[in-house]
Amino acid sequence: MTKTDILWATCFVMALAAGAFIVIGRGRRTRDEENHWIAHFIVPILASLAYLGMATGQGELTLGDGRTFYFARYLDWSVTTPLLLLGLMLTSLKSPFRRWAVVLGVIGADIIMVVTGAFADASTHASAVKWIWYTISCGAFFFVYMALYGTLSREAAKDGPETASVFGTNRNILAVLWLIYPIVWAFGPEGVGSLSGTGSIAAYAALDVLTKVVYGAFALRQTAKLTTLEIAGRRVADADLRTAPAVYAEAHMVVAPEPAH
Ligand code: RET
Repeated sequence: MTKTDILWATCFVMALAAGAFIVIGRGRRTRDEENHWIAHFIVPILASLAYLGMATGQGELTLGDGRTFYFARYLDWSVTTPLLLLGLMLTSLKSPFRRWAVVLGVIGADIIMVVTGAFADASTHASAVKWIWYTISCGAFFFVYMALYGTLSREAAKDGPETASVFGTNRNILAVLWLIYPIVWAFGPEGVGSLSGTGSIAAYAALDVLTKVVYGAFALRQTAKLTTLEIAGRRVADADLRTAPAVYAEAHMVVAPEPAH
């Protein structure tokens, strides 16, 4: 497979995933479930567009040292990584407005991570400045981890054991998968160059499918499970239920009256 084949294939996978997410989202019952779904649904759409740009050669620039700089990748990450983090933060905080400064802080650190990563990539091969940008990006990434394993874990625990367990699982999967990105980067043509251009594109494509599609579908399923428990425990306010009659019936356990004999 050539680089272009991989980019086209990933573009199609992302578009198909967006279609599948529409189907998954049809059953959303509460405000929380809807918020999650919207965050995860936008991700493969944006990725599909970014891969379309890269497959057609419009999402790249040739640098002075002859390397290809895929700027579309960083445009994609600068929006999709905040959305993925928002999904996770919604699991822990429920309403993002409750601790909005934490939400903004995490998203801000994440955007700094992506933008400084782009500057590192665009820096001349083997220059000191490249690794300075890379280190700053890793620092911002560390801040995201601190928030996920500190404040946000404590908030999830306050909501009860089910939320804490779902948040913990999603947080750990996300933390491990995301850690592979800076490793691929460091060994790829952007870094020391021991991984080929095609190898690094294939690695990012596989990671993007895992973090956006597989993790996204899994996180939506986890949210659906939590929502079912919340509805059964009558922990969802009427205003937060979607107006579908079936949802009201489920939440209030409305039983059809026995027919009169
Ligand atoms: C870079 C290089 C500089 C150092 C660090 C990086 C981290 C990137 C990450 C990207 C995650 C992307 C995801 C995309 C899919 O949706 C920019 C590679 C720390 C963590 C999850």
